[in-house]
This record gives sequence, structure tokens and C-alpha cells, in this order.
Amino acid sequence: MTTSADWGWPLGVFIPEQLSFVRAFNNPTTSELIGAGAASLVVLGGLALAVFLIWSGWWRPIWRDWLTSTDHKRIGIMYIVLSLVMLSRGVIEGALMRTQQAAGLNGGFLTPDHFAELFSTHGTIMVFFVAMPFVTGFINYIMPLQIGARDMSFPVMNQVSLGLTVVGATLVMISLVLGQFSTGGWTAYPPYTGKVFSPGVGPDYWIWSVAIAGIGSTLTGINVAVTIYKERAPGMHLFRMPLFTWTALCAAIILIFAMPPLTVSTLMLAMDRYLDFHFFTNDLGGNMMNYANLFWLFGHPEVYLLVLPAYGIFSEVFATYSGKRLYSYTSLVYATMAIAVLSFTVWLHHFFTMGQGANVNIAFGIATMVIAIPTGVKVYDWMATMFRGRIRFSVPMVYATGFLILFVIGGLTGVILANPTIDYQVHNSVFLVAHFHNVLIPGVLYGMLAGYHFWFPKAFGFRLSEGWGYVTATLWIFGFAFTFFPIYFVGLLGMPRRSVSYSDPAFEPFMLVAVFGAAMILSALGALVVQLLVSIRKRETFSVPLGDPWNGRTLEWATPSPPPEYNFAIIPTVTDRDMFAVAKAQGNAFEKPAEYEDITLPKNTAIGMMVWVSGTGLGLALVWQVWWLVLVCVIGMLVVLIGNTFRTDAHRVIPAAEVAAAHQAWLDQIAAATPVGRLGEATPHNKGLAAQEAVQ
Ligand code: HEM
Ligand SMILES: [Cu+2]
Repeated sequence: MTTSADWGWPLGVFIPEQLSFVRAFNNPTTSELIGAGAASLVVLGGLALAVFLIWSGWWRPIWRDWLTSTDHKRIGIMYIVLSLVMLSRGVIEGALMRTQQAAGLNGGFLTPDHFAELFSTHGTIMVFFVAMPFVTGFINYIMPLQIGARDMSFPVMNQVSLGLTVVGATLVMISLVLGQFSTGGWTAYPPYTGKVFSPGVGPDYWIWSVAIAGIGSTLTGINVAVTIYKERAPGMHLFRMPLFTWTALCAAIILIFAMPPLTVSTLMLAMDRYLDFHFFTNDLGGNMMNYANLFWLFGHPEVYLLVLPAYGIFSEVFATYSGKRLYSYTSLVYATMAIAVLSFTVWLHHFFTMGQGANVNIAFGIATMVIAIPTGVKVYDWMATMFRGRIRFSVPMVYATGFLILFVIGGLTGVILANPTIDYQVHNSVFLVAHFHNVLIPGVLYGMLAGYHFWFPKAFGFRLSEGWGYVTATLWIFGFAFTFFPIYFVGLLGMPRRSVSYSDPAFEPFMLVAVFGAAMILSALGALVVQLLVSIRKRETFSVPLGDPWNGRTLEWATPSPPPEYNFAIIPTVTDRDMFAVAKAQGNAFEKPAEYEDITLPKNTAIGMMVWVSGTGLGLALVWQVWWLVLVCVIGMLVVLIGNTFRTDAHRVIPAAEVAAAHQAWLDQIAAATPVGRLGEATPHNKGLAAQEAVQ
């Protein structure tokens, strides 16, 4: 056995046996070969992408227009691209775990360690690098448009946040090739992730990817909250803000308060591992329950931070495709705030069985159940919004309906788990796995997919193929049902979560149904890709440059598609909720302003990319304990960030004449276009100008 000492200090604790290819070569089992296969996908995929970009010459426009952009819209799209890339890895891992468990009666083909690595990367990726960037991406793209702003309050910091998030995702991807990821689950509980139990670098990858990305998310929270407080258009009172913006504000507040406990707990875990502290050990005065408390003080608000913006998207979808105002807007807003506050009062339900005594459990059990009340209010409001509406069953509505039905089931199983006595029976069984997928997939993922379909034409100027949209949505909905409903039953039969195999033949039939469902979900992912490719090929037919393809109600639809970088030629004055719907009804939605002004925007900067490079270097150096590289990267980052504060020439001005010309061209196009009725929405006649209907 070679040790790091043989390689000397420049490489820290790295040894070649840590490369997954070398491991597979030395020990060619199925498990190792799958690992090496995944690693080669990462390496070859990265190389292929690099070669393609250089060969096609696209790297230049991608660098100039995207990677260095400070435009909130482009940053939002990049977040969503990141999350879709990570989603494909996460779903493939989920399907692989389902396959293992389908074959897992007394065996299977994966080693326990490999399975543990899979549920750890899967959970970590899904939560931190799929759901969070997806949500952040939508907030970035849509929120400033909905409040009539030109950009976020801190455009450069926005880019830095994205850079930090990508650092985390990059580290998780690198862990496939160099060394191993943690085997301690997405929650990284000690003592599993302590030095004694896990001497390798796995937990360190988890720690640094989550800590660095977490700092990015904290900054995003601040940026979003400040933007909503400070950048609203004249007249956009808080109670005139669209519901999605409300959920963005509540999510931002949750981010600001929930991310620090996570950062602290990961750093304390790092101190345990690197510096032999004993915060979370079982000896020398440590106590791992401190970790559970800190982690879930983040972890539970986190799930609401993900689901609230999805609620916001569904609210916009229900209102738009029912052709009505949201029913009881005010109660929806208060329910959102109530959920945001309550989300901080329930964390202890994650360790009911760890011996804190009955009274504490009762208090947290009740607090948990109370969240069902505002959630119920929302569900009724959405149903009342549809009631007597002119409903169009467009693709986002399919997701929204699937959500409404499935999420109620998932929520109810949550109320079941909130009862400590019942939790004693099913905790750590796969019943819990079924529950949280039942809320996360319909609640968060369908929301994001609905939003993707709803706002795609806004961002790119053409619709997505509806036909493929229905195929994708159906596959997601039924695939989910087949995968996770059987898991409830196996959970009640007593199958523990995170088990690589089992010996009770009663579990097997359920596992076979579940793997069939997982295959449907994989096809749903495939259909999503096909839909995108088909839509790009037919983008002329699907084009909606005028900007309002669905008869939208809020301000983002009052711009051309894609919107100019400054969003609005002149900042709108808001006099009502659902401002754009009202303006359309009054016939003054597309008026030429008396005069235009010069618009000042921030210049492009490479600072986000520099943060990404130095952050990734820093993460890797910390994982492998290459201390000279840590120093280099920290100094590099400081130089970049401090250097940036000396930039004086950071803005450029778009002359009023240029704004006027672009706006006039758009108004002319609108004047020349034929409005399309709602029934023609999915036809090539839809160029993004909606025919007027009576407003409700
Ligand atoms: C799309 C299809 C998906 C499949 C087939 C799938 C499958 C699985 C499986 C088999 C496990 C391990 C269960 C166990 O503990 O034995 C798991 C765990 C987990 N999944 Fe998924 N999943 C999917 C989607 C998602 C999504 C969308 C999210 C979140 C947004 C998610 C979050 C998690 C989390 C947090 C864990 C727990 C990891 C841990 O125990 O540390 N999954 N999933
Ligand atoms: Cu919780």
C-alpha cells in the first residue's frame, strides 16, 4: 500500500489508488466498473464539451454573452442549465439505486459502500444542486421582471453567487473521478462522517461542496430580499406584488436565516475532522445531537424554501390558465408568510426517536401539524381559482393538477409522520423515503417543470412543443406514482431506508414495480431532452416574439420575448394587482411613452468565473489537504474580490435613442399582429399577442 507520505507534501493525501480508474483496474468488480464508467462519462463529457466549443467557435460568444454577464436573466438561465445537468445525474443515480434494490433480495450487484455513496450523492445533488439552483434560477429570471425592475440590486454579487454554487456542483462531479464521495447521506450525520468512521476524503467533499455553495446561497438570499424591498416599480406596493414574487421574498428570508446554521455545522464538522475537535464525537465531551439540531435548523426550513417558490409558480399557472384573478390573494400571501415562519419551529421532528422526552416531542409534533393549515388554505384557494374559470388544460396545468392531487397525499403522509408515536414505528424505514419524494417531486420538481414550460417562451422567444410537453408530464406523473407508492407499503412492512439489500422476499414485488416506475422517470428525462431538441428545430413555427403567448397577467409578460437586457424601455407605473391583465383590459398595455431615458447597466465582468476557478481549487485543496494550494487559492480569491472594488469603469450607458428605436420596433410589430384567441394558443398563429377576453 502506498501512502501519501511516499508522494510528498505537494499532493497532500492524494495517492493514485484514489483514482476511480485505477481502483477499477486493480479490482474489476461490477461496483467498481460502474464507478469507473460514471467517471469516464464525466471526463469524456467534459472533454467533448471543450472540444466542441473550440471547434464550433461558440466559446467566444458563450464567454462574452453568458459567462461574464451580470444580467439577472442570463444568470437565471445559467442556474437552470446547471440544475438540469445535475438532474440527469441525480435521476440516473436514483434509477440505479432502484435497480439495485429490485435485484437486492439477498444480494444485488453493488457493494454496500457504493450504494451508500449513491444515496449520498443523489440526495446531496438533488437538494443542493438541482432543487436550489432551479428555484434560484427562476427567482433570478422572473422576480425582477415581475416587480418592474431593471436588474437585481447587486448584479456582480449575483454572478459571484452563481460561481460559488457551481463550485459545489463541480466538486461533487470531480469526486466521481478523484477519490470517493461521502457515504454519510445528504445530511452527513456524525459519527458516520467523523474521522474515526470515515477516514477517507468522502465527507470532506461533502463538507466543502455544501459549505462553499451555501455561502453563495446566503448571498443570493440577501440579494433577492434587498431587490424586492428596494427595486419595485412605482406603485408596486407589497400587496400588489405577484404571488411568485411573494414566495421569492419569503424564500429569501428563509435563506438568510437558515443557511448560516448549515455553514456553521459543516465548518464545525470540518474542525472535528481536520483539527481533532470534538464537537460531534461521542467521547471527549462531544455530542452528535448538537449536529442534528444545527443541521435540521437549516434542513427543515430548506424544504419550505424549495416548495414556496413552487407554490408561487403554481399560483401564476392556476390564475393564467383559468383566466381569472387568484382567489383570495391576501390569504395566499399570509399563508406563505405563516409557512415561512413555522418552518423554523419544527426541526426536531427529524429526531423524535433520539430520546428528548415526550413533552418536547409533543410540542414539535403539534408545530409540524400546524403547517398543514396554511397549506390547506392554499390548496383551497387554488381550487377556488379554477372554479368557474375558463380553464385551458395546457402543459403547465397538467403539472399543476398532478401536483395538487399527489401533493395532498404526500402532505397527509407528512401529518402521519408528525405524530411521534407513529414516527417511532416507521422512522428510518422507506416509508419516509416515499413521503419526502412524494412532496419533493410533485411539490418542487413539477413546479419547476411547470415554470420551465410556462416561462421558456419568455426567455427564448419560442414556445416548447406542446405534444412532447404532454408526453413528458404524463411520464413524470405516472412514473412518480409507480416508483414511490409501492415504497409506502414496503416501508410499512418494515424495510429500513438506505439498505443495499434485504432478505425478506415480501419486499421484492414492490421493488419490481418501483423499478418499472423508475424506468418511466428515466424516459420522462429523455422526453424532456427530445422536447427541447424538437422545439429548437421548429423554433420558427413556435416563435412568440411579441412576448405574451398565454394571455399572462403579470408584468414579465409586458415585455418582448426575449426581453431586452434592461427589461423595460421605461419603468412601468403600477396601479393594480395583475397589472398587465388590467392594462390589457383597459387597452393601454402597449402605449408609446412620452419620452425615453438613457439607461445605465453594469458592464460584464469575469469575476464570477475567477471565483469559480479559485473556489474549485480551494475546495479540492482542502479535500486533499494540499495546504500550499489552499493558500494560493485564498489569496487569489481575495485579490479578485478586493481588486474588483477598485473598478471605477464598471458601467455603460444605453442611449435613449437606442431604447426608443427598439421599443418602437416592438410596438410596430404588435400593431401589425393579429391577436390570437386562447384556443389557438398551441398553434403557429400564436405570435405572443393575446386576444382580449373579459377580465375577472
Ligand atoms: C426522479 C426520480 C428519483 C428516484 C428514482 C429516486 C430514488 C431514490 C432512492 C432509491 C433513494 C435511496 C432511498 C434509501 O434511503 O434507501 C433516494 C434518496 C433520496 N432522494 Fe431520491 N429519487 C428521485 C428523485 C429525487 C428528487 C427530485 C429529490 C429532491 C429534490 C430527491 C431527494 C432524495 C433525498 C434527499 C434522498 C435521501 C438521501 C439520504 O438518505 O441521505 N430524490 N432517492
Ligand atoms: Cu422537517
